[in-house]
Amino acid sequence: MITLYDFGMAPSPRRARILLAEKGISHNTVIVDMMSNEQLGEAYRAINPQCTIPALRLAGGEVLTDNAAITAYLEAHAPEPALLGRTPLEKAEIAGWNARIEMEGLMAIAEALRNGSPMMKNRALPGPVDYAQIPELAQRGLARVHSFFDMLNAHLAGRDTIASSGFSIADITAVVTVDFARAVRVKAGEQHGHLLRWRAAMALRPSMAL
Ligand SMILES: N[C@@H](CCC(=O)N[C@@H](CS)C(=O)NCC(=O)O)C(=O)O
Repeated sequence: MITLYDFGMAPSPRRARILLAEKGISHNTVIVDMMSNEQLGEAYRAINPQCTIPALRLAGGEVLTDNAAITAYLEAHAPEPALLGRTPLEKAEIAGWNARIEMEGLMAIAEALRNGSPMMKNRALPGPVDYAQIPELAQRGLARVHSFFDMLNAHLAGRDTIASSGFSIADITAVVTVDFARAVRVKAGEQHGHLLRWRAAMALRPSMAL
């Protein structure tokens, strides 16, 4: 049995949780309590020296320490349903959108939250090294989050999924990102009708309740 190192409120482990559910792969869960900084403690550091969540321990004991590795492994290990595309062009489109949603959406929210929240003082970046907050980055991050919502809404006009070939890892990353924006008090408004329609359709998938 595989084990997911997880924490309910955090967006990155949610991506792995949804992916495992979509692949129909059952797993054990170990909660790493980020509220008490357990990810920085010695026990978890021995599992993932990057001190980030998620990590996935495979049945053979190997540990995958980020979503990129977890996604690559699970798609190869359990090819159906294909979530990274089937043809070369589908794979390219999905990889491109997944990276873009990470960079322009998830990282923008992290930039705003981690540089602005008093609770994240000296934790402006995840990982074992402490970095001071830069307040200007919190402002810039917030502006980027708003641009991201507008961009994603425009992209979803006339579409049911992020990529043309249907539901993919890019939709998982986008749902997690859009939901996590609440942490910086951003949510889709009436000007984001396409995004709201897509999000409502995504809610019909049981995995999205995880
Ligand atoms: N690239 C990593 C990023 C993981 C990440 O940043 N996780 C956050 C939780 S969402 C974390 O572990 N934060 C630890 C901290 O803030 O100290 C992945 O997606 O797997």
